[in-house]
Amino acid sequence: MLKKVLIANRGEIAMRIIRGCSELGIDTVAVYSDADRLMPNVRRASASYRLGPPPVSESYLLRDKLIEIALHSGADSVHPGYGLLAENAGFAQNVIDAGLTWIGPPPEAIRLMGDKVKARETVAKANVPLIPGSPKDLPNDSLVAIASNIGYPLLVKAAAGGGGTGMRAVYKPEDLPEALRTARNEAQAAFGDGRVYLEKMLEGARHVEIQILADSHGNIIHLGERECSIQRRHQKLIEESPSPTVDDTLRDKMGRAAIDAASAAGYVSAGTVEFLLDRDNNFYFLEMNTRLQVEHPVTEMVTGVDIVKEMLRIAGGRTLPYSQEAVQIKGWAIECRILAEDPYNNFMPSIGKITGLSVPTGHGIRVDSGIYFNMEVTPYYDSLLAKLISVGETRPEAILRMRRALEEFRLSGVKTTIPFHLKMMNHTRFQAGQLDTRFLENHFVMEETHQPTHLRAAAIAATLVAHRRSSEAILLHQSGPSPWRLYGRREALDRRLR
Ligand code: MV4
Repeated sequence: MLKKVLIANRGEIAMRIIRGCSELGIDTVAVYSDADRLMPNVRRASASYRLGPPPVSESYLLRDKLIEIALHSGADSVHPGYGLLAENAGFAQNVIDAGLTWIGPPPEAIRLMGDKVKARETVAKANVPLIPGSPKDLPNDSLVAIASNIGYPLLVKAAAGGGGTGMRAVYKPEDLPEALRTARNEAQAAFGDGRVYLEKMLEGARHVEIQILADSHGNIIHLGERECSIQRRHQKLIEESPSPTVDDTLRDKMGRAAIDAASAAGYVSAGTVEFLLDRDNNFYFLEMNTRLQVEHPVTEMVTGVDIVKEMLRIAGGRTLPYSQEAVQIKGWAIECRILAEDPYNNFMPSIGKITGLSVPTGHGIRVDSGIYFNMEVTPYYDSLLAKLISVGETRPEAILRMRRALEEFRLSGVKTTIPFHLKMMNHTRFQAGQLDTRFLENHFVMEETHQPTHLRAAAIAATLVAHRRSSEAILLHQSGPSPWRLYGRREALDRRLR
């Protein structure tokens, strides 16, 4: 089994991985940029090392430095989290070549699934349903010829793309040649790979993905689906498990297809197979994400499986402790992404100091967060502050519980998506489970609530008083031997330095 894991990430996911390690008796090594030196994961890890200045190009993406720190700290393995280097096959190989264990899929599987054309070829051989499209990378004139058979509207997608980057809709044949040229140029500029392919466009589709776990002994199971249709410009905002539109029969079918796709790719570790579901509940392979995903907690809450712990065990060579039959979906879980973005202003990223923070708790509520009181939210990283997860016996119970928790959540100093989520939980169409990837465009308006000026002034005054009291409370609690002592002292130090 692994003994010491270097976590090549930051924020809530770094903290999530530390928790998994901690429960398995595994030591952790945190890395941090100058902007992140006071983050909870840095304080909580067994050891922590500075990477460099805040920009990721000078910190979290420094591959050689990460491996050097891993070796120097005595780590035996590296967990990449999500984003950053998680789906970088070259880095995974570097880690392995340095004699360390990569806590993720084999580099070949990352590379294969990263190439969307090869991914389609691979899963097609395993009889996983594909959206009709062009079979491989072809020159423009062949693609134009194939397009008439596929039919319109269609999408031009970049082979090296994924997650919506370099995707282009084409509604009529005469627009295709121009779309192909611009898509190739964009893909070349973005990925250094100008290959593109075509797919028939599915309209009014839902995004449903299957979580899988594969060990290194050939066992693969699925943990059911997540419904991820509530998104904005390919940024997911709300996820849930199970999906309101997937029944047991469909779950079995999609689960088996996901296992077949993973198996065809020689997959090991946790992974996600994305599908599009059309209006008639036909499902089609979209792509495979070869990493731990942001929204993994909803699956954990309804299956009871700790996905991070399983990833660690798998990397340590253990056999999966669950058979497919042992996996049962119980209850309903919803996740709201709490982002530092202004939902009243086109989800504009918001920066500043977190001047007030009160996190909801109580029955059926889970908060995965990497933030702290007085933290500076900077523009250097993605805007995810925390994930609020509710679980209930039924979907309505999970929604009502989420609304209660959102009302309890106090986070001031930066704009957040909390008001957006509250509005969603009260939205009749959302409550009815009528979701699709166009939900926000077609069924949702975020209006500014007009608060009378005197109420705003009162709220500001109350916040100032509360802020003063809580700052004093931190200073008062410095004396005891509690582990929080260091926290308080460091905060006080920060204030003096300001
Ligand atoms: C599609 C599609 C419709 N038809 N492919 C967007 C991200 C990338 N993973 C694939 N995406 C889509 N591919 C066909 N043939 C619609 C989308 C899509 C989408 C997919 C999942 C979640 C949200 C989405 C939002 C817009 C478009």
